[in-house]
Amino acid sequence: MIKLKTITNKFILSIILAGLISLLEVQAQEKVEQKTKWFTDARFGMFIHFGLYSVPAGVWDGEISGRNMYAEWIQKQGNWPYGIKDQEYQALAREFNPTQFNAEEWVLNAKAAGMKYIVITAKHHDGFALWPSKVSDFNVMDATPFKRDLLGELSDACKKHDIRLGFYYSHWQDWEHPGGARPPIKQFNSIPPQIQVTDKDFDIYWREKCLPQVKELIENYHPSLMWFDTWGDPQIITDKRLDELISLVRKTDPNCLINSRILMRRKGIENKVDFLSMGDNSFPTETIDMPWETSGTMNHSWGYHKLDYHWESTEGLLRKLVGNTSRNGNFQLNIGPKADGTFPAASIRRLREIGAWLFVNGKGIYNTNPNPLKNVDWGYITWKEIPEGKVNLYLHVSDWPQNQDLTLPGFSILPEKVYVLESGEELDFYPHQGLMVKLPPTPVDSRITVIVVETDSELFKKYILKTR
Ligand code: FHN
Repeated sequence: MIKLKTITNKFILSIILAGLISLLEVQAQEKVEQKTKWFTDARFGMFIHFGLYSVPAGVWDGEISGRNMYAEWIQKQGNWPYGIKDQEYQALAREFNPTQFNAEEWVLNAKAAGMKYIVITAKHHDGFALWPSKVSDFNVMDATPFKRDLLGELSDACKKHDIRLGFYYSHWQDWEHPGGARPPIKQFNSIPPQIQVTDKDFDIYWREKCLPQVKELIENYHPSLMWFDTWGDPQIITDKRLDELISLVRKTDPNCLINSRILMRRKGIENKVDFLSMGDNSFPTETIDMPWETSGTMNHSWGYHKLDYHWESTEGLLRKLVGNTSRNGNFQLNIGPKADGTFPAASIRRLREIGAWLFVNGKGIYNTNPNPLKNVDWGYITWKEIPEGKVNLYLHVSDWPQNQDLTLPGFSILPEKVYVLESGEELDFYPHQGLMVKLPPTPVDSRITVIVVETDSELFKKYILKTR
């Protein structure tokens, strides 16, 4: 009898323990979701590549910088394949004086574009700091005639206009510090080959510059996220260093988000960070449950390149924003300011056009959930709950069907109403291969027109989400 009682007690205990563990797991997941909610609600941010490289703007001694036309790589690509002498490049600091830099103007440009956060290159691979760093005097205050805390001014303007601020920090490559990593040889066939630093030298850079500067940035400016940057397979970012950097950020500000490019190719990195950063201009075709973003350029180069005329159309950029949103992702669109601190006119035009589209259609982007149905060939789908127990499904139609019949496969419930978001024009609909909507002969916006399908929330959850 006693034996049976012991077994029963152990069984009851194991049930209670299992319940407790799953409760803790749910609470942990809810905590993560709470911490990243501002990020996933935002959907659209601005990336800014600004620094000494903005001065030559992709051309050195009259020659366009070689290899990949990234202006911010000119130190390694000017005078290709020999590169530029470090001292020659670093002398640019004496010319860096963005007299027309106006932080509020930058922030208002982002805000007008419908962007909710800005991520700026606090320190790119060249090792130059855009703030008055106490760690290294290779910075905007000590080494340039500009002598202003550019990040501090941007931080104040962001706070004033309710825009979140994040920092890009090149923790792996640093071409100023002797111990900083140089471009990996297998991806960079310069002459002579890049000297790969020893682990011992890298450790000096790591402790002397990298960790203290990351701590300095977070303590001084309390960024909402840190955007670290690796690609390839940098073995030198060992698990020990990875965990060291992550715990430094966590300890200094537990709310500061960390991206997966802290060590892009590491297996399981998604369990250590807060959001995934895709490869450059890489746009997934399926939904990813974890918060994620694509960083993309308007033309080719990240830093301002005076000869880069490969500007993407506003429609193309809108498709990227809407496409990522429909798959639970963000779009972090890059601006490369000119050496004087102003945004290129071509960038401003696109920002304003995207902002105008979001002014009308932002409801279908911000605070939305990813497409709950199959991918469709005419555009993209998002949804959100709205007051009075309803759900809005947003149909972002980028390819207007000639016959005006828009099919929504798998949509097995009858909506309460269907209308064009911009005009409010109500549309006929009827059950057919899911739901069929009769569109107007022409779209209100030839790039992307948004149609709203308003339904009962309970029916939507039961028959579309298939949740109770
Ligand atoms: O080498 C950098 C490059 O200059 C730029 O900053 C991009 C932005 O995602 N990241 C690295 C290349 O992937």
